[in-house]
Amino acid sequence: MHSSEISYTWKRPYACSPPALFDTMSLLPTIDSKKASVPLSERELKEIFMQFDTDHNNVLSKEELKKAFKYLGAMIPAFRAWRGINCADANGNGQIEFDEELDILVKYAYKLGYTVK
Ligand SMILES: [Ca+2]
Repeated sequence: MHSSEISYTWKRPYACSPPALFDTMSLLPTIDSKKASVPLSERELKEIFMQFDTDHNNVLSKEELKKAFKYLGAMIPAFRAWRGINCADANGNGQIEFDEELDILVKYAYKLGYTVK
């Protein structure tokens, strides 16, 4: 690294397509800075997502994911669910399976900076 400008640690360790342009654009309204609050850890996010598997089949459907993102305070839960599935659905069946795909989803959600209400 030649300068501090290019030494930031933005990484995309998993396949996430298309590029995260829309996420970057919608990052500001996602992080609600009106309340001083503590960011959720990856572990806490994972526990929240697991709670939204309401039929306990160890799979998150798009509907369940939408509810989870709504709970987390997403501005547009349907969009987040769609993006989350795009990101994390490794086998392409439109759902998020525990734990492998869920872990990718958690990393996606963690990046968005959700906080405890
Ligand atoms: Ca899947």
